[in-house]
Amino acid sequence: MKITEVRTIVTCPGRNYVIVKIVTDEPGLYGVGDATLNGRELAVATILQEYFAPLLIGRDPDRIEDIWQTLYRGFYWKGGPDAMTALSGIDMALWDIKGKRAGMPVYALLGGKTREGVLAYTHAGGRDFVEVEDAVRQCVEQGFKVVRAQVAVPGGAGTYGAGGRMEAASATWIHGDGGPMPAIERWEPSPYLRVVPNLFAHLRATVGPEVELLHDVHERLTPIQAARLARELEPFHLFFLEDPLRPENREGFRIIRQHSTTPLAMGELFHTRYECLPLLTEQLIDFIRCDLGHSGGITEARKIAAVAECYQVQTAWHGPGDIAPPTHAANVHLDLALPNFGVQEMVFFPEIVQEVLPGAPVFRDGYLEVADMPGLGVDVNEDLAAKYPYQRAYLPMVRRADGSVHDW
Ligand code: KDG
Ligand code: MG
Repeated sequence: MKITEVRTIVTCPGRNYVIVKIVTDEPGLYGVGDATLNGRELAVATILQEYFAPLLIGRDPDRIEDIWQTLYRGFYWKGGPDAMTALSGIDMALWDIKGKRAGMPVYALLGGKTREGVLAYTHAGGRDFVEVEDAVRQCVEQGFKVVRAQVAVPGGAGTYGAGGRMEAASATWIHGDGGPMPAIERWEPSPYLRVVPNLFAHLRATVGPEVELLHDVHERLTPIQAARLARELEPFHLFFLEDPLRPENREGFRIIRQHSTTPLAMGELFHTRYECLPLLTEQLIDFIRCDLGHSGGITEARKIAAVAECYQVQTAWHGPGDIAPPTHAANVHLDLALPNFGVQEMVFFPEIVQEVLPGAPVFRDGYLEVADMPGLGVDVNEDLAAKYPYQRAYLPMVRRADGSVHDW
C-alpha cells in the first residue's frame, strides 16, 4: 500500500479549519486529519503542501511511527506550533487509514476500551455571577457533571472567554480599512483576582457541592498571583485550575504548588513531550492537557500520557471549537483506551460544521461516545468545504490599562 496524494483542504464554515486528506493506492481507502491552528491556518497549509506532502508520496501509510520520526527528527529545524500542527493532521489521517484497513476503530488499535464513555466538560460563561450560575445550571440539566466557569472581569473590555455556553474564543472579525483586525481586550490582574474567588463562592452557594467546577486562567498571571488565586479557591474544591502561567515559565509552578492544594492543569500551548516533562516528573500538575492537533497527534499524546501515568497525572486534552471534529474524535478514541484519562473538554459544533466535517463525538448524559466504525469515524465533504473559502481572522489581543501589551 502506498500514499498517492496528500490533500490540504482549507475551509471556513463559520471559522477556519485546515483538513488533511491522505489518499492511498487502495481503491476508496483514505484518511482524514485536522491541522487547524487558530490564526495561522495558511502557514500550516503551506508546510503541509510545500514541505511535508512531497515526502509522503509513495510511502507506506502503515508505518506511522517512521513517518512521524521523519517529519519531526528528520528535519534540522524541528517543532514549533506550525510544523507540529501539520504533523498532527498527518498523524491522525494515518491512524484513520490504519483503522479502516484493519476494520477496527482507532481506540481498538490503541489497546481497546478501558471505559464505556468519556467524561466531558463544556463552558459556562456570563457577564455576571447570575448569568454564569444560569449557564452552569443549563449544563447540569443537559447532563454535564463537570463545567468550566468563566465570568467577565469588571472594568475589562472583552469577555475573557466568558461569552456564553458556545463561546467561540477566536471568531473575532473586525473589518477596518485594511481588512480584519484583532479586537483589543483590556486586562488588569487585581480585579480578576478579586472576582474569581467570589464567583466560585457564589456558585458553590447556589448550585451546590456536587457539580465539578473548573476555571481557565489563560496564562495571564505571575507565579505569586497564581499561588494566591489557587489558595483562595481551595474552599470551593475545583476539579482543576487551568493554565495559570505562561508556557514559557514552567518553573513558576513550583511556587503555586508550595502554597496550594488546588489541582492544576496545563499543556494546551505545549507542542512536544519535552515541554511536559518537568511538570510531570516534578509532580507540579495534576492534569496534562496537550492539544492532539498541535502536539504531534495520537502518536505523541500516547507517549505523553504514558509518562503522566507514572506520576498519577491524568489527561484532559484540549477540546475547544477552534480545532476541527477529527481532533475531537482523536481525543475520544485515545481517552477510551488510556488508563489515566481524567476529563475531556468538548463543544457542540454548529450544524454546518457537522455537514462539512461529519464525525464529531456524540455527547450523552455527561459522557462522549464515538461511532463504532473503522478508523476515526470522521470525514470531509470536499464539495461543501469549497463553498466556504478561508477568511483571515485573529484572536483578540490584550493590553494593560496603561496601554502595554499582555499575553492573551
Ligand atoms: O485558540 C485559543 C483557544 O483554543 C483557547 O482559548 C481555548 O483555552 C482554551 C480552552 O481551554 O479551550
Ligand atoms: Mg484553556
